[in-house]
Amino acid sequence: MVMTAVESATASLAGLPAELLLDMYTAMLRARRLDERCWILHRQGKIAFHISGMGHEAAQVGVALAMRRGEDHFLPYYRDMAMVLACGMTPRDVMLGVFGKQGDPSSGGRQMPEHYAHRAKNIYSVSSPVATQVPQAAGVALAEKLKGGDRVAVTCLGEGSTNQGDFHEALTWAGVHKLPLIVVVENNEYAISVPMEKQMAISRVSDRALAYGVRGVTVDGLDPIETYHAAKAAIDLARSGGGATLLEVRVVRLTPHSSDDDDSTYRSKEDKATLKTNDPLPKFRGRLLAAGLLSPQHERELDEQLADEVNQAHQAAEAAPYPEVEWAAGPVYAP
Ligand SMILES: Cc1ncc(C[n+]2csc(CCOP(=O)(O)OP(=O)(O)O)c2C)c(N)n1
Ligand SMILES: [Mg+2]
Repeated sequence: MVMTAVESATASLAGLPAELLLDMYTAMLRARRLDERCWILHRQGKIAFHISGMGHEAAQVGVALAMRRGEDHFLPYYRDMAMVLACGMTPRDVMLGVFGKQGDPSSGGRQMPEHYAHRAKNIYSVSSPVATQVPQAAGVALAEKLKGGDRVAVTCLGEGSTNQGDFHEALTWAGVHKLPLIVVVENNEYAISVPMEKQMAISRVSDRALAYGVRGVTVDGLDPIETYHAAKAAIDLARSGGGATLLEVRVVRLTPHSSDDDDSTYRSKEDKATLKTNDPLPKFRGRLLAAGLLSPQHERELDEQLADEVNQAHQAAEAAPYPEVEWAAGPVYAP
């Protein structure tokens, strides 16, 4: 557990208490440092693949901290490292999956890296075909409603994936049955190399909500506070029987699509330079420093503590054994 002293116990920003704001910053920074380590491990040839969430952290943390984490149902997608960490997975859990080692809670080392799952934290497995998690989440939300429970289902996907039939079918179902469902679209304006204007003829994904009879909201996903307030409103509404929300969070993808992609073939140098000025992490850090919620010294201490966490997670996962072949193949193929 990372402890950082609050500069002023009564300080707040946009109506949120200091403790929550520091939790947000810590969760964003933890994900960033773990993500950076994964890129290094990939370039060192130690892991096979990495898909990054850099630029999405503020949005993911804003949504996660508005949930009843570990209790509400969460169906993530591959870019949700910050969100699964905020929902209770540890850096070690993530690293075990990245290395494909025994003890990986997501799949016991069977799945691709960043195909997160954690049964105890109520995190459902990422499926590789994009948007399949949306009808799965609608099904989970319907089950919750039929059982008379008050948990909501939250699922995430990219804007490109909203062009899949699965998205349309799930949102139609969510509207008809007033499901306790929040569909978070992390809009980074690219589907691998395809820019948004070549994916759809609209500029706001949330406009699609009208056609399904659900609420549609767009927020600045580079701001964890704005995202938190929007997610909280959507979750409160869903929990009280008010139905589903399509929540579009506008983010940036600071890296290529994955470790196998070269974005210099389709993004200009100017475009990439502009992206860096929209990094949510220094933006939020600047606001916390200006509001007196964080001092340069505490910021350094926090960074050092998180570096230790990442080092320990990396070392434990690298040293862990691979799963036994018989065991790993067991639940996949019939004997
Ligand atoms: C059904 C299906 N089609 C194609 C792919 C290959 N694919 C993986 S990620 C991706 C791009 C998705 O873009 P977007 O939804 O915007 O999410 P982002 O990666 O930008 O976060 C594609 C086409 C896939 N996994 N599943
Ligand atoms: Mg995208």
